[in-house]
Amino acid sequence: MNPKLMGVVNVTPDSFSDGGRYLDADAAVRHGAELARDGAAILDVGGESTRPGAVEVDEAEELRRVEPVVRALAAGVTVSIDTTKLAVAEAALDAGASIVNDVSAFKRDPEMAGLCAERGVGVVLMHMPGNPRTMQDDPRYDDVVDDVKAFLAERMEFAVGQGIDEKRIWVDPGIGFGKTLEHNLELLRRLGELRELGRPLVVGTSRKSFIGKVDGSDVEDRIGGSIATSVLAAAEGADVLRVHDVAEMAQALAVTNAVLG
Ligand code: HH2
Repeated sequence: MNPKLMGVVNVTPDSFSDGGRYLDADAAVRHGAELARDGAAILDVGGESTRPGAVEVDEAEELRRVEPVVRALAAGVTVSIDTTKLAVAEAALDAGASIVNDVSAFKRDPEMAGLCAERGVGVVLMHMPGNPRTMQDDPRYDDVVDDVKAFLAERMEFAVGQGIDEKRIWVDPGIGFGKTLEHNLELLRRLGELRELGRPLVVGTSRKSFIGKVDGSDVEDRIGGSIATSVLAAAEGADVLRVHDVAEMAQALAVTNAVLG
Protein backbone atom coordinates (compact mmCIF):
# COMPACT_ATOMS: atom_id res chain seq x y z
CA MET A 1 0.00 0.00 0.00
CA ASN A 2 1.31 3.36 -1.00
CA PRO A 3 -1.05 6.15 0.06
CA LYS A 4 0.06 9.76 -0.16
CA LEU A 5 0.39 11.60 3.12
CA MET A 6 -1.38 14.95 3.41
CA GLY A 7 0.19 16.86 6.30
CA VAL A 8 -2.06 19.20 8.27
CA VAL A 9 -0.96 22.83 8.67
CA ASN A 10 -3.53 24.65 10.80
CA VAL A 11 -3.03 28.42 10.95
CA THR A 12 -5.72 28.85 13.60
CA PRO A 13 -6.00 29.77 17.28
CA ASP A 14 -8.64 27.11 17.97
CA SER A 15 -8.13 23.88 16.00
CA PHE A 16 -8.99 20.96 18.25
CA SER A 17 -5.61 19.29 17.96
CA ASP A 18 -3.01 22.02 17.52
CA GLY A 19 -4.87 25.34 17.79
CA GLY A 20 -2.60 28.31 18.45
CA ARG A 21 0.67 26.48 17.82
CA TYR A 22 1.20 27.72 14.28
CA LEU A 23 -0.90 30.89 14.19
CA ASP A 24 2.19 32.90 13.38
CA ALA A 25 2.93 32.54 9.62
CA ASP A 26 6.63 31.80 10.11
CA ALA A 27 5.88 29.04 12.62
CA ALA A 28 3.30 27.55 10.24
CA VAL A 29 5.74 27.62 7.32
CA ARG A 30 8.48 26.00 9.42
CA HIS A 31 6.03 23.32 10.54
CA GLY A 32 4.86 22.69 6.96
CA ALA A 33 8.46 22.40 5.72
CA GLU A 34 9.16 19.86 8.47
CA LEU A 35 6.10 17.80 7.50
CA ALA A 36 7.28 17.82 3.87
CA ARG A 37 10.74 16.58 4.98
CA ASP A 38 9.02 13.89 7.03
CA GLY A 39 7.27 12.58 3.92
CA ALA A 40 4.12 14.62 3.27
CA ALA A 41 3.39 14.76 -0.47
CA ILE A 42 0.71 17.41 0.09
CA LEU A 43 0.38 20.09 2.75
CA ASP A 44 -3.20 21.00 3.67
CA VAL A 45 -3.25 24.61 4.86
CA GLY A 46 -6.32 25.79 6.78
CA GLY A 47 -7.21 29.04 8.52
CA GLU A 48 -10.56 28.08 10.03
CA SER A 49 -11.25 25.32 12.52
CA THR A 50 -14.03 22.91 11.59
CA ARG A 51 -14.17 21.22 14.98
CA PRO A 52 -17.71 20.73 16.32
CA GLY A 53 -19.08 24.06 17.55
CA ALA A 54 -16.19 26.16 16.12
CA VAL A 55 -17.01 29.80 15.43
CA GLU A 56 -16.92 30.85 11.80
CA VAL A 57 -13.93 33.00 10.88
CA ASP A 58 -14.40 36.19 8.95
CA GLU A 59 -13.16 35.95 5.35
CA ALA A 60 -10.53 38.72 5.65
CA GLU A 61 -9.04 37.11 8.75
CA GLU A 62 -8.94 33.64 7.18
CA LEU A 63 -7.22 35.10 4.12
CA ARG A 64 -4.71 36.98 6.25
CA ARG A 65 -3.81 33.72 8.04
CA VAL A 66 -3.39 31.40 5.09
CA GLU A 67 -2.17 33.47 2.14
CA PRO A 68 1.49 33.98 3.21
CA VAL A 69 1.74 30.39 4.41
CA VAL A 70 0.44 28.97 1.12
CA ARG A 71 2.73 31.27 -0.87
CA ALA A 72 5.83 30.17 1.03
CA LEU A 73 5.05 26.44 1.10
CA ALA A 74 3.74 26.14 -2.47
CA ALA A 75 7.16 27.16 -3.77
CA GLY A 76 8.43 23.70 -2.79
CA VAL A 77 5.55 21.28 -2.35
CA THR A 78 1.97 20.57 -3.45
CA VAL A 79 -0.41 22.61 -1.30
CA SER A 80 -4.13 22.15 -0.78
CA ILE A 81 -6.25 24.90 0.73
CA ASP A 82 -8.69 23.72 3.38
CA THR A 83 -11.51 26.23 3.10
CA THR A 84 -15.22 26.52 2.39
CA LYS A 85 -14.95 30.15 1.18
CA LEU A 86 -14.65 31.24 -2.45
CA ALA A 87 -12.44 34.29 -1.80
CA VAL A 88 -10.03 32.30 0.35
CA ALA A 89 -9.77 29.51 -2.23
CA GLU A 90 -9.17 32.04 -5.00
CA ALA A 91 -6.39 33.83 -3.10
CA ALA A 92 -4.77 30.53 -2.16
CA LEU A 93 -4.80 29.34 -5.78
CA ASP A 94 -3.27 32.68 -6.80
CA ALA A 95 -0.60 32.06 -4.16
CA GLY A 96 0.26 28.65 -5.61
CA ALA A 97 -2.12 26.09 -4.08
CA SER A 98 -3.19 23.44 -6.58
CA ILE A 99 -5.94 21.58 -4.70
CA VAL A 100 -9.10 22.89 -3.00
CA ASN A 101 -10.16 20.83 0.03
CA ASP A 102 -13.73 21.91 0.77
CA VAL A 103 -15.25 20.14 3.78
CA SER A 104 -18.67 21.42 2.69
CA ALA A 105 -18.28 19.84 -0.78
CA PHE A 106 -19.31 23.14 -2.45
CA LYS A 107 -22.46 23.46 -0.36
CA ARG A 108 -21.41 26.55 1.56
CA ASP A 109 -20.19 28.40 -1.52
CA PRO A 110 -21.44 26.66 -4.70
CA GLU A 111 -19.51 29.16 -6.85
CA MET A 112 -16.33 27.53 -5.63
CA ALA A 113 -17.01 24.74 -8.13
CA GLY A 114 -16.86 27.19 -11.04
CA LEU A 115 -13.57 28.58 -9.75
CA CYS A 116 -12.06 25.08 -9.52
CA ALA A 117 -13.33 24.23 -13.02
CA GLU A 118 -11.86 27.41 -14.49
CA ARG A 119 -8.47 26.88 -12.82
CA GLY A 120 -8.36 23.14 -13.58
CA VAL A 121 -7.27 22.30 -10.03
CA GLY A 122 -7.83 19.19 -7.92
CA VAL A 123 -10.74 19.15 -5.48
CA VAL A 124 -11.51 17.16 -2.35
CA LEU A 125 -15.23 16.71 -1.73
CA MET A 126 -15.97 15.66 1.85
CA HIS A 127 -19.14 14.42 3.49
CA MET A 128 -20.50 16.62 6.25
CA PRO A 129 -24.18 16.91 7.14
CA GLY A 130 -25.05 20.58 7.80
CA ASN A 131 -22.20 22.66 9.24
CA PRO A 132 -19.68 22.35 12.09
CA ARG A 133 -21.96 24.24 14.47
CA THR A 134 -24.80 21.77 14.15
CA MET A 135 -23.35 18.55 12.76
CA GLN A 136 -22.99 16.69 16.07
CA ASP A 137 -26.64 17.32 17.10
CA ASP A 138 -27.96 13.77 17.05
CA PRO A 139 -26.57 12.54 13.68
CA ARG A 140 -28.71 9.80 12.10
CA TYR A 141 -28.41 7.70 8.94
CA ASP A 142 -30.38 4.84 7.41
CA ASP A 143 -27.08 3.18 6.57
CA VAL A 144 -24.10 5.45 7.16
CA VAL A 145 -21.96 4.02 4.35
CA ASP A 146 -24.75 4.04 1.76
CA ASP A 147 -25.83 7.56 2.81
CA VAL A 148 -22.28 8.96 2.66
CA LYS A 149 -21.76 7.29 -0.71
CA ALA A 150 -24.98 8.73 -2.12
CA PHE A 151 -24.07 12.20 -0.81
CA LEU A 152 -20.61 12.03 -2.42
CA ALA A 153 -22.05 10.74 -5.70
CA GLU A 154 -24.47 13.69 -5.76
CA ARG A 155 -21.71 16.21 -4.99
CA MET A 156 -19.52 14.68 -7.73
CA GLU A 157 -22.39 15.07 -10.16
CA PHE A 158 -22.79 18.70 -9.11
CA ALA A 159 -19.05 19.35 -9.50
CA VAL A 160 -18.92 17.75 -12.96
CA GLY A 161 -22.05 19.70 -13.93
CA GLN A 162 -20.16 22.88 -13.03
CA GLY A 163 -17.36 21.93 -15.41
CA ILE A 164 -14.89 20.14 -13.14
CA ASP A 165 -13.08 17.29 -14.84
CA GLU A 166 -14.13 14.14 -12.95
CA LYS A 167 -10.51 12.99 -13.02
CA ARG A 168 -9.62 15.88 -10.70
CA ILE A 169 -12.07 14.88 -7.94
CA TRP A 170 -11.10 13.07 -4.73
CA VAL A 171 -13.73 12.04 -2.18
CA ASP A 172 -13.64 11.82 1.61
CA PRO A 173 -16.15 10.24 4.03
CA GLY A 174 -15.57 13.02 6.60
CA ILE A 175 -14.60 10.99 9.65
CA GLY A 176 -15.82 12.87 12.73
CA PHE A 177 -18.10 15.22 10.82
CA GLY A 178 -21.71 14.67 11.92
CA LYS A 179 -21.10 11.09 13.07
CA THR A 180 -21.35 9.09 16.25
CA LEU A 181 -18.54 6.78 17.36
CA GLU A 182 -20.35 3.82 15.80
CA HIS A 183 -20.84 5.72 12.50
CA ASN A 184 -17.10 6.49 12.33
CA LEU A 185 -16.12 2.89 13.10
CA GLU A 186 -18.55 1.50 10.54
CA LEU A 187 -17.29 3.87 7.84
CA LEU A 188 -13.73 2.77 8.51
CA ARG A 189 -14.71 -0.90 8.59
CA ARG A 190 -16.56 -0.65 5.26
CA LEU A 191 -14.36 2.01 3.64
CA GLY A 192 -13.75 -0.24 0.64
CA GLU A 193 -17.38 0.23 -0.44
CA LEU A 194 -16.63 3.89 -1.20
CA ARG A 195 -14.19 2.77 -3.88
CA GLU A 196 -17.28 2.09 -6.00
CA LEU A 197 -17.42 5.88 -6.52
CA GLY A 198 -14.41 5.35 -8.76
CA ARG A 199 -12.36 8.24 -7.38
CA PRO A 200 -9.34 8.42 -5.05
CA LEU A 201 -10.29 8.26 -1.37
CA VAL A 202 -9.01 10.75 1.20
CA VAL A 203 -9.34 9.74 4.85
CA GLY A 204 -8.68 11.87 7.93
CA THR A 205 -8.80 10.19 11.33
CA SER A 206 -5.84 12.00 12.85
CA ARG A 207 -6.24 12.83 16.57
CA LYS A 208 -10.03 12.93 16.25
CA SER A 209 -12.38 12.62 19.20
CA PHE A 210 -13.78 9.22 18.20
CA ILE A 211 -10.36 7.81 19.17
CA GLY A 212 -10.78 9.35 22.61
CA LYS A 213 -14.25 7.82 22.81
CA VAL A 214 -12.70 4.38 22.39
CA ASP A 215 -10.05 4.66 25.10
CA GLY A 216 -10.61 7.93 26.96
CA SER A 217 -7.43 9.53 25.56
CA ASP A 218 -6.94 13.28 25.34
CA VAL A 219 -6.21 14.88 21.99
CA GLU A 220 -2.42 14.94 22.47
CA ASP A 221 -2.39 11.21 23.25
CA ARG A 222 -4.14 9.84 20.15
CA ILE A 223 -1.21 9.03 17.86
CA GLY A 224 -1.60 5.27 18.32
CA GLY A 225 -5.27 5.37 17.36
CA SER A 226 -4.54 7.72 14.47
CA ILE A 227 -1.92 5.35 13.08
CA ALA A 228 -4.01 2.20 13.58
CA THR A 229 -7.02 3.68 11.79
CA SER A 230 -4.90 5.21 9.01
CA VAL A 231 -3.10 1.91 8.29
CA LEU A 232 -6.44 0.08 8.27
CA ALA A 233 -7.84 2.75 5.93
CA ALA A 234 -4.87 2.30 3.61
CA ALA A 235 -5.46 -1.47 3.64
CA GLU A 236 -9.08 -0.79 2.63
CA GLY A 237 -7.84 1.31 -0.28
CA ALA A 238 -7.44 4.88 0.98
CA ASP A 239 -5.26 6.82 -1.46
CA VAL A 240 -4.55 9.86 0.70
CA LEU A 241 -4.19 9.95 4.49
CA ARG A 242 -4.68 13.38 6.11
CA VAL A 243 -2.47 13.35 9.21
CA HIS A 244 -0.80 15.64 11.74
CA ASP A 245 2.01 13.22 12.66
CA VAL A 246 3.63 12.62 9.29
CA ALA A 247 6.93 11.06 10.44
CA GLU A 248 5.18 8.48 12.64
CA MET A 249 2.68 7.67 9.90
CA ALA A 250 5.40 7.29 7.26
CA GLN A 251 7.22 4.85 9.56
CA ALA A 252 4.03 2.85 10.21
CA LEU A 253 3.43 2.50 6.47
CA ALA A 254 7.05 1.58 5.72
CA VAL A 255 7.03 -1.16 8.36
CA THR A 256 3.60 -2.41 7.29
CA ASN A 257 4.84 -2.67 3.72
CA ALA A 258 8.04 -4.41 4.79
CA VAL A 259 6.00 -7.05 6.62
CA LEU A 260 3.55 -7.47 3.75
CA GLY A 261 6.48 -7.75 1.36
N1 HH2 B 1 -10.69 16.98 9.00
C1 HH2 B 1 -10.47 18.21 9.52
C2 HH2 B 1 -10.31 19.32 8.67
N2 HH2 B 1 -10.33 19.19 7.32
N3 HH2 B 1 -10.53 17.82 5.41
C3 HH2 B 1 -10.74 16.60 4.87
N4 HH2 B 1 -10.75 16.46 3.53
N5 HH2 B 1 -10.92 15.48 5.64
C4 HH2 B 1 -10.93 15.55 7.02
O1 HH2 B 1 -11.11 14.49 7.67
C5 HH2 B 1 -10.72 16.84 7.63
C6 HH2 B 1 -10.52 17.96 6.78
C7 HH2 B 1 -10.40 18.38 11.01
O2 HH2 B 1 -9.10 18.24 11.50
P1 HH2 B 1 -8.13 19.46 11.89
O3 HH2 B 1 -7.77 20.27 10.71
O4 HH2 B 1 -6.98 18.92 12.65
O5 HH2 B 1 -8.97 20.32 12.93
P2 HH2 B 1 -9.70 21.71 12.83
O6 HH2 B 1 -10.79 21.59 11.83
O7 HH2 B 1 -10.20 21.95 14.24
O8 HH2 B 1 -8.70 22.73 12.39
